[in-house]
Amino acid sequence: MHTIPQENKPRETALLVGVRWPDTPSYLVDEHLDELALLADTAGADVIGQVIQARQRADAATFIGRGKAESLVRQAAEMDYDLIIFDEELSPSQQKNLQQLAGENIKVIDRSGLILHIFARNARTREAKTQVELAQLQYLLPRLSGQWTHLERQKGGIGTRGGPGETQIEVDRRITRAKIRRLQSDLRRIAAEHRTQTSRRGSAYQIALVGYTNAGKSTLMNALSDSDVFVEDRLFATLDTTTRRLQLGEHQALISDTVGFIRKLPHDLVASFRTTLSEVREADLIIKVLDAGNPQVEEHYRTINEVLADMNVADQAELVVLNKIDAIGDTNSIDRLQRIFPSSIMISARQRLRIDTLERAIVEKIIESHVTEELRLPLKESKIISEIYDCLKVEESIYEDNSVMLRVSGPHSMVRQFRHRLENLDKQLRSQ
Ligand SMILES: Nc1nc2c(ncn2[C@@H]2O[C@H](COP(=O)(O)OP(=O)(O)OP(=O)(O)O)[C@@H](O)[C@H]2O)c(=O)[nH]1
Ligand SMILES: [Mg+2]
Repeated sequence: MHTIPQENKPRETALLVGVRWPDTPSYLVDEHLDELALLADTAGADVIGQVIQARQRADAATFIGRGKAESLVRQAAEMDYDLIIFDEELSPSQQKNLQQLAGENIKVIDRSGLILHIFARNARTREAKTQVELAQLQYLLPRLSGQWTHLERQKGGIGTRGGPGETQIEVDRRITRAKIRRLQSDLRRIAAEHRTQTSRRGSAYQIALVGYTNAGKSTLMNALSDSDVFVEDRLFATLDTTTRRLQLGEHQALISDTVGFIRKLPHDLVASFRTTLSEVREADLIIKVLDAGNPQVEEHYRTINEVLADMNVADQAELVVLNKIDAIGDTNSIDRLQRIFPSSIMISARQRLRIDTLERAIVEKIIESHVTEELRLPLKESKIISEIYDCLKVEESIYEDNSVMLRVSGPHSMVRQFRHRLENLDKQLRSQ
């Protein structure tokens, strides 16, 4: 059983700040702030108020303009808020200036800082912790100066680096850089271990579940593979990749559930989660899981594609799954979704609805990826011959004097693996 340690710290109170640009419709600003509120809640803050500021463009020094920033800070001080959270990315100098205005009792953070904090809180394994710490330090590095660092030393909580690094807050740039290098080399080692572990999986057909955070990836993983991956109604419940074997009739595959995506996911995080996300890069099939009930579902789909592009994932086979269909009451919404995502499969992972339809679609993708080839090998290689019979479909076998020709079909990667083995065998025989 998974248990999430409860932090006994009192919850902090937060004021959210969104900006409406000339071309942003106001419903979108509201929806983005709703998501920010969810992030703040996940991070352990109670959102007490929110402010939306219309602007033509960002102010270089304070993002929202000095006058507005001052009135924000007054409002926050009057109400005794602990945090001011910007939905936008603040540059290091904007953050520093705003923090100077806010003084010592109110922390100013941006969306990236908040996401990093949640990742740090939810990281459980050594790998996840290392990856998050690296991303945090990379985020912190350009922000290490004056007041901000000073504040860091004084306070814990959201927006400061908690956990194992707390005693190290007198990080100057030199120490931080050295630490970044060390974490990077730790991650290289972890990645190498990871490769050794996953190479054992050899040529199995690999499926990766990807999607916006809270879309139901882990629930779907459990529904497909009868496992008990941790599921919770909060953002970034999953940070580590879990892989399970999937048996679909006569077909086998490996399926991986991994960390969710979000709008404006800090680039440093994507970069340092490379190892965790390697299952996605190496997948034969990507299943994009969407929360059909979320009004932002189209934006979520775009975000997924952007993050995948950021990871250099391209041209894998894919399926689009609209999850949580049980939560949609009216047929109009369903029709609309069907028009937007014409080839999607509508399911409910939690209610186990239409999981069989998805399974059939997966099998079709597996079969589409199959190739047919002829393999010729000496009869005395009975071990390999029996492995071939186990792993591939043998359509035809023609026996000759000392050899056999097998016409096989199966997953491209599997057939290729046998072909390579036979080529090596051939080389060995010839060199003898
Ligand atoms: N109504 C409904 N809720 C669902 C369905 N599938 C998942 N959920 C709920 O959605 C929430 C998130 O589910 P998870 O499976 O943890 O989502 P996830 O995509 O793994 O999320 P992260 O790991 O946090 O990124 C949980 O409260 C689930 O019970 C569904 O089909 N219908
Ligand atoms: Mg999950």
